[in-house]
Amino acid sequence: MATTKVDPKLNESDIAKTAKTYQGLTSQQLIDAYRIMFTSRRVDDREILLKRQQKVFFQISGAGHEAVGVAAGFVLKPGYDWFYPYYRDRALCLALGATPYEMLLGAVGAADDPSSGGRQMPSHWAFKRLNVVTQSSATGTQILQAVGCAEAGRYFAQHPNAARKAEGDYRQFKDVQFQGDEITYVSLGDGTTSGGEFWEALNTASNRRLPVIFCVEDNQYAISVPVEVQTSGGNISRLVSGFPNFHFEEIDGTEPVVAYAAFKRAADYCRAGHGPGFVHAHVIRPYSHSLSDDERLYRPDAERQADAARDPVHRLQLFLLREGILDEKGINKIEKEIDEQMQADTDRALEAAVPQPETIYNFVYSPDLDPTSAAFETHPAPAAPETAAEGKRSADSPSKTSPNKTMADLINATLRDEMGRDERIVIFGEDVADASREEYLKQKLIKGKGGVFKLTAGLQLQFGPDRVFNSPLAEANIVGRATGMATRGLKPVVEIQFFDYIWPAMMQLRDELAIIRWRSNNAFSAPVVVRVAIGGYLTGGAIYHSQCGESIFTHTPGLRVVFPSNALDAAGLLRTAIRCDDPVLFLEHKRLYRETYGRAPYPGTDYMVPFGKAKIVQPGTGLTVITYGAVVPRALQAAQKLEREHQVSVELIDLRSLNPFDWHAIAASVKKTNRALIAYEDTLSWGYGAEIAARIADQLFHDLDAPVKRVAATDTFVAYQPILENAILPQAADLFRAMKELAEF
Ligand SMILES: Cc1ncc(C[n+]2csc(CCOP(=O)(O)OP(=O)(O)O)c2C)c(N)n1
Ligand SMILES: [Mg+2]
Repeated sequence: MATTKVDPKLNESDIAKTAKTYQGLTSQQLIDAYRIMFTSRRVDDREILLKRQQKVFFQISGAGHEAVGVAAGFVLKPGYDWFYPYYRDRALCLALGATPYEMLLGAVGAADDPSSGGRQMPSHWAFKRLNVVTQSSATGTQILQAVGCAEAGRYFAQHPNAARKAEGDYRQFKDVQFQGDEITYVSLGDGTTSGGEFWEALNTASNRRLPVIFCVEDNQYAISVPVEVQTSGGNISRLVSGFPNFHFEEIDGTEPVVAYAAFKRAADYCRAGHGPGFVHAHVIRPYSHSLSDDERLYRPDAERQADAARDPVHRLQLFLLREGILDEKGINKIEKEIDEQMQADTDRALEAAVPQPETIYNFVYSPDLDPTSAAFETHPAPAAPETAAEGKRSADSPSKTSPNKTMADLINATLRDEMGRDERIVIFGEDVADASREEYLKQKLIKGKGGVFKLTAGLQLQFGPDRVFNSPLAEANIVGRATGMATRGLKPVVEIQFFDYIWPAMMQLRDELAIIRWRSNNAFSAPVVVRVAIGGYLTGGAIYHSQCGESIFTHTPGLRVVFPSNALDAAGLLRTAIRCDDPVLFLEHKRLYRETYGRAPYPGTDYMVPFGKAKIVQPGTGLTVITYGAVVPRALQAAQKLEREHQVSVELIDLRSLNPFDWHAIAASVKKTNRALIAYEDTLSWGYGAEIAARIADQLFHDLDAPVKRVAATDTFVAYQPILENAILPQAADLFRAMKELAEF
C-alpha cells in the first residue's frame, strides 16, 4: 500500500525511541493510531464482504471518521470517562479497547456479542467495561442521555454517600463509579444536529457547565441530504457559537494530530470544570451511508474523488512516511499482521454460537428484582401525624388536619420519605422546585411552589436544589437526562406536568428508556420513575389538559405502567416504583389528587403495593367490572345503585397496575360471575380495555354468559364546555346503564 520511499534502515522500535512529539503524540502513539485506523477500515471492509456473502445482515461503516475517533480515544480514558458514541465511531471504540473480534460478533449477531447479544444492528456500540453506553438507531437520542450521565457524575462527586450500595432495593444491583473529573463524550453526525434534542442538550450542558464533549462528525451528508439543507448557512459551528461556557473547536477531522490536539484542549477545559466542549470535525464518508445506500445516485464522481483525497488512513500513512516514523516495510508489516488477525477473528466469529429463540424474553425487565413479588407487599403501618412522613409542610390540602390524607398528600409524603431514605433520588421537571431563585426562599420572601399541583411542595426546601430542581420546558430533556442519570445508578423521579404534553419525550420513553436493558442484553438499565399528571373530569380541562392514552405506553415492552385510584394505593405503588429496578410510568389522575374518595392515613415509611396485583373494591356475583383510575369511584357509585335498585351485586376490580396486570384476578372473577364489563376513561377504540376484552374472549369463552362489554370515552378528544365533557367521558350513569344491560342479558 505504501508508495513513498524512506530510509529502509529505520525500524519501528528505533523510531519509537525518538523524542520528537507531534502535538504531544509520540511516534509510537502515531504508529498505534495507524494500527487502529487501519484495523477500523479493515473491519468495515471485512463486514462488507461478509454482507455480500450474506453471512452478516447489515453494515454501516466508520470509514472516513477514523482519525477523529482515534484522537478522542487517545485523549479520553476508557472505564473512567463515559462514552455515547454513534455508529460511525468504530475507531473510537477500538482505541478505547474494544476488539475487532467483538465487532465481528456484533455483525454476525452472535450470542456473545458484547453490545447486544445479537439484538441490535452492528455498530450500535455498548462495551460495559469501557463505559461505552448502549446506543440505539434513533439519531440524536444519545445526546440528552450524555448530559444526564455527566450530571450523575457531578452528583455522586457531591454526594459520595449516595453511591453506597444498599440491600433490598434497586441499589443492590447498581454499582456506581465516579471520579469527580470524568468527561462524557457524545458524538453525532451533521444531519443529527437538526434534531431538537441536540439543541436541548447543548442548552443544558452550557447552562450547567457540564463536562460533556460534543463531537459533531460532519461528513456533509445525512444519507443523501447535504449539510446546507440541514444547517442554515451550512456550518454548525457558526450556529452554536453563542452558547456560553463552551470550549469550541472546528477542525479537519481527517488529520489525527490536529484532532488529537483539539480533543486535548477540549478535555483539559472539561476536566478543569469550566464547562462543555464542542468539537466540530470535518470528515469524509467514502463508503456511502450504509450498504443499503448508493451515493453515486446523488454525488457526482468529482465530489467523491475530492473526498477520497482526504482519506484519513492514507493521510496518516503518508505522514508516518514523510516524518520517517515508519518506512514502507514497517507499514506493510503492520498491515499484514492486522489482515492475518482479521482472518482469524472472522473465522472465529462465523463459528460463534447464535442466540437461542427461547431467550427472547430475557431482560425485558430486571432479572434481579421482581416488583410483582411478595418482597413488595407490605401492610400499612400508619404513623402518628407528627412524624417525619408529614414533613414540615405537606402539599396544600384541606385534609391537613384530618388523619385521612388526599392522594396528593400521600404522594408528597412518600416522595419525602423515600428521598430521606435514598440519597440517589433526584426530582426534576417543570415547576417542581419550590423556587429556582433560592435566595427568595432563604430570605423567607416566598413560600415556594413545588409543582403546578403541588405534589413536590417542600421537597427542595428539605433536600436542597441539587436534589429537587426545575428543568427547561422540554419533555425530552426531562426523560433523556433522567435516562442518562439512571444509567449511572441514580434514581431520577421526574415529572411530566400534563400527560397531554408527554409526546416530545415519546422517543426517549419508547425507543430508549423502556428498551435499554433488553437491547444491551442486560449490560445497562435505566430504572427511572416518570410521574405523569393524567386524565379529565376537570370541568374545563378541555383538549389539552384532559387526555388519557395509557394503552400507548402499555404497548411498549419494558415499561411498567401503574394508575392508582386512591391515596393508599398511590403511596404503595409509588414506593414500589421507586425501589424497583425497572422504568415505571406512574400515572396520577388529576381529578383524584384531592378527591374525598379514597383518602387514607399515611401508611408508613415502608408501605408498598406490588405491581400486577388488582384490588377487589367490592366483591359480587352478578357481573364483573374491571376498571382503574378515575373510573373506579364512578363505577362504584353505579354498582351501589344497581345493587340498591335491582339487587344485582357487582364485583368491582381496580387493576391499579396496567403493565403488568392481574389476569388472575380477572379470570377468577369472570369464572364466578360469567359476565365482564371493562370501563376506562380513554377513547374507546384501540384502548386499554380492548386487550382485556380480547383476552377474556380468548381464554374465558366457555365461562361467559354474555358478550364482553366496554364503556369508555367517545372517540374524540375532551371538549372544554362541561356539557360536552360530560357527554364525552364515561359517567356513572353510562356505567350504570351498561352494567344493568349486561346483568339482564
Ligand atoms: C430519528 C431518526 N430519523 C431517521 C433515521 C434514519 N437515518 C439513519 S442515519 C440517518 C442520517 C444521519 O446523518 P448524520 O447525522 O449526518 O450522520 P452520518 O450518517 O452522516 O454520519 C438517517 C436519516 C434515524 N435513524 N433516526
Ligand atoms: Mg453526516
